[in-house]
Amino acid sequence: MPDARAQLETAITSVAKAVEGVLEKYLPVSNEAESRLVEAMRYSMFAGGKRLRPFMTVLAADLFGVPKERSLRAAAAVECIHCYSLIHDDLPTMDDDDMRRGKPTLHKAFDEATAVLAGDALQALAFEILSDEKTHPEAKIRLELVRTLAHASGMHGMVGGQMIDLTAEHASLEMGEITRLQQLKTGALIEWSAMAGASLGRASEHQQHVLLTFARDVGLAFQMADDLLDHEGAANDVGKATGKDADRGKATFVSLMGPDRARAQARALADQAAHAVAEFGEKAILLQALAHYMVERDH
Ligand code: GRG
Repeated sequence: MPDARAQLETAITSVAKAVEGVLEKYLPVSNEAESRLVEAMRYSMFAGGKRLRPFMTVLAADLFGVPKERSLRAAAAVECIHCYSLIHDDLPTMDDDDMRRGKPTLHKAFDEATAVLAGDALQALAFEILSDEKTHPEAKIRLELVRTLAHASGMHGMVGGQMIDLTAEHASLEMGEITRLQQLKTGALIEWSAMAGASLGRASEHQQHVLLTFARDVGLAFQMADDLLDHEGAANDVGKATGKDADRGKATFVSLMGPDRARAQARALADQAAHAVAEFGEKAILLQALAHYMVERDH
């Protein structure tokens, strides 16, 4: 019998393939005048990301018996936003990275203008997917998904966090400030990933609260793990440049706590997250495994 981690990885791969199936339909290879843009979007979208946010959406929706054809669409939408954020984050005007997911970044493989446009178009695609009746027959639920994803990715979410991050380089941020920055930059999209499942499944207020608690802890733990990978990982294994935070004098969880405490804290947060969803019983086993996987990952 395969061990728990192998089972989890099989489940992640299976959801990733299904999400890619949804995205394939929206990004067909064509000979139209704008085909270079679609090619660029495909280059980034099908570059082999871990698809952890989509997986979380599907698992959260599964708690409430949401049909897969609906949850996979919400999952595809959050991956579009994530992918756009990585493309823009890699640009010379931001992080200036040459490698992502083990391949040249989009602006290196194509050019900067195409990378900006591909990111823009992926962002728009997320909302096109969500607002389609196939995502949910009720307009009210679709609107809730659109509104909350716009909020999570916008000025008081991911983009707001990125702004704070850019302005905070070489500033000595304290733990509370780093925590807020990361809750916006990385955490908001992870929270949405779980809460989309709750919206699709018409979760009760209590169930929403439980999932939000889970996602908040996982989001922070995930960022701590990312800081540890940047601190300790070899670029070849991680698929992108490492050691960049220290080179830039950036305050991170690892620079403030040291690697040992950061690792212990990440694990404690993952345990706490797993405990929060324990009330869903056996249905939450994969979500609990995901919380631990997100901190123990090696890339
Ligand atoms: C530029 C609009 C804009 C936003 C940028 C999320 C973000 C904000 C930048 C990404 C930079 C970064 C490395 C953040 C740390 C956490 C993170 C998002 C890691 C990458 O996510 P994974 O590990 O990536 O899920 P894969 O490649 O597996 O999809």
